[in-house]
Amino acid sequence: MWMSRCSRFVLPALRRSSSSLAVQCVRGRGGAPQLSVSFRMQQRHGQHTHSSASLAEPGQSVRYVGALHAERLLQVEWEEGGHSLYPFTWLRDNCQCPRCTLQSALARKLLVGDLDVNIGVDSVELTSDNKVSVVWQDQHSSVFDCDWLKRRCFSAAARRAVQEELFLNERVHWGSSLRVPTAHFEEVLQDDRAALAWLLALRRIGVVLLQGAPQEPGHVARLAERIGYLRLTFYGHTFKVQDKPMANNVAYTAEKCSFHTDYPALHHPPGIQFLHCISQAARGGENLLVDGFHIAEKLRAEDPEAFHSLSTLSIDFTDTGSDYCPFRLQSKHRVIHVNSEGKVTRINLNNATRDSVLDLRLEQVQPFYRALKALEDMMNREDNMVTLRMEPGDILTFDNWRLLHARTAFESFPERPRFLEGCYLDWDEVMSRLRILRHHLQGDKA
Ligand code: OGA
Ligand code: NM2
Ligand code: ZN
Ligand code: ZN
Repeated sequence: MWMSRCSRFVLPALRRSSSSLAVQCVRGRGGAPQLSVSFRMQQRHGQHTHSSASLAEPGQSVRYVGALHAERLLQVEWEEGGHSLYPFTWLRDNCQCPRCTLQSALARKLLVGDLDVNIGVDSVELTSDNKVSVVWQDQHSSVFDCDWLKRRCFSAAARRAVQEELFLNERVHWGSSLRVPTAHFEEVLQDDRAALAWLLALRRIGVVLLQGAPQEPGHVARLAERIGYLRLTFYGHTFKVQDKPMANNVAYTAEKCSFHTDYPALHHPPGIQFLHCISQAARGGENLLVDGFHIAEKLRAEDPEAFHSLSTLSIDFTDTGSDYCPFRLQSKHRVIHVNSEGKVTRINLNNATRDSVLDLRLEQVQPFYRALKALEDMMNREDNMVTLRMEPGDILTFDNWRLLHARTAFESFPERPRFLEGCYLDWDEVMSRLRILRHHLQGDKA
């Protein structure tokens, strides 16, 4: 069901993670032996505040519950050992009763205006059906389920485990040894397990090639609808990548496109891109891929000054023209976007739309260009890039916040020009579908 050209590279990292894998040999395109990889998420285990206990498994039971009035904390001791602490204010804010929660929306009704952030507890008890009952000073009462409480344990390890389960931020970095994971287009459409495996690999590795799609337009939209919905841009709901007269984008010529992310001219560039090869060039038209997160980490290690410039200087992007409707876009991005913890979270770079308006001080200009060149050299190192020549029926699906992609110049057959159909999605919708699939297939809590 699920094939991978990257298993050799990916497996050790996946084994270290909380996903477990079933691996077997199957035959892939071209008859080369390949590994079939199926992902099976395991329940994650988090350290307790003071000792370890399972985090997400249903059937948690409480041995003792008590109020630490001076600290304004509820202490829960678990049957299997360890304990968790919950602030009074947080518990009151998250009361699950029908006055405080709209059950039909799984949403909070209680307003902060009506929340006493200094509320005290009158009494606490463990009910006969093993729930934690709290009577507040104002005599409002709340009942908390043990599994619900356990999942919301405030220990650092428990929070880390839940956050990873929700956001899957662990990534597997790769270079030229990546064998691009593949899956079958129809299977991903029909089979939830195949769809889940596809999305998990898209998240962890950043790229999956779907094979066997019909060689006609219309199928990237079907694939997007399988997940959520298309991200509309000024280039349309979907777009046709072809050598066009009076091209309104450099991608719509037969020339080389250097490594880029799509659409940094938008302040919120599309998270995911699908490119469906309907007809390939006679010569050229290959795609090159690099892992932007891997490149950025290499740059940080080998040329910290360049990394610093690219992760601190905001540069301008621009895109003017007409397609779905007329547009005149301006945006500003750091090429390497780093979060408050110093982690690289996004790459923004398209040489064609990098604006000639450059909002830097004079003395910052040369260091910026030197850094940009260092990044370009790093991406073009043979050991960092993967080359892929799409065949008609292939759909390349990739993380546009992470990967940079390039295309070599091409010459088409005059009677059958090179033709790709593309579209965008956003990560929120993809992650939403991933969580739904995982919930249905594995019954997890996320
Ligand atoms: C693009 C693009 C790749 C290709 O349209 O943005 O990168 O192979 N196209 O034509
Ligand atoms: N296309 C392929 O940033 C860009 O302009 C990328 C977008 C034209 C929709 C190309
Ligand atoms: Zn309530
Ligand atoms: Zn592109």
